[in-house]
Amino acid sequence: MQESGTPTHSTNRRTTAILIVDVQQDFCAGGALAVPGGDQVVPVVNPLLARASALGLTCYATRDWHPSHSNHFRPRGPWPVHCVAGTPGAQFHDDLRLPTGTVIVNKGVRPDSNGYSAFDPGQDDETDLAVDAARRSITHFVAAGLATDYCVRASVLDALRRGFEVTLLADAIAAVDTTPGDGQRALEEMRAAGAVIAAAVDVPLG
Ligand code: VGL
Repeated sequence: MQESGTPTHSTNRRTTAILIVDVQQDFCAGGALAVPGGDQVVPVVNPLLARASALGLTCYATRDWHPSHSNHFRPRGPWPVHCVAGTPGAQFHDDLRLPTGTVIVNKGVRPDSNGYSAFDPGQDDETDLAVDAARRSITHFVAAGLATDYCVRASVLDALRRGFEVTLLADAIAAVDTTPGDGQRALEEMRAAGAVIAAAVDVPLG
């Protein structure tokens, strides 16, 4: 019997994982679809990854992993060719320090998929974020990466829709801002949908 006044942790314990979205060469300076300020998320995310790793938390890193011919690319889609599977542009940023054991999530692997969301169906269960997160009883994602108005937005909204809690690190994201204000609007949309907005330095990882 629990004494009255003693908090019951066992029933609503949350299990946190880190979700780093698309910190890839093509979205950073000199890349095929460089996001303004994209590189600047790297030094913010690295200490977070180190903290998470020390705590034994699961870290996920998504990557756009497109076929060379994709409806996502011009002339059918809106974007220049970027993050083609296996090419240098699809590699994670050179300075990104992903802890050993980071789970890589490929997305946009089918020619008919934009792959904006980290929950884009993977090739198999091994690479499916929803399946993997369920297996590990993850309930909460701490999310950061690129780009605020596309893949971060889609991933965070999808996670919330699926019942995960999400903390979004406002100092570790950057927007394409095709239309000025897109990033800010996406941030507001994610907040309105239930994301908690925080800064990487002091985000609680418990
Ligand atoms: C992204 C535009 C096109 C992203 C991907 O990672 O946010 N943005 N493809």
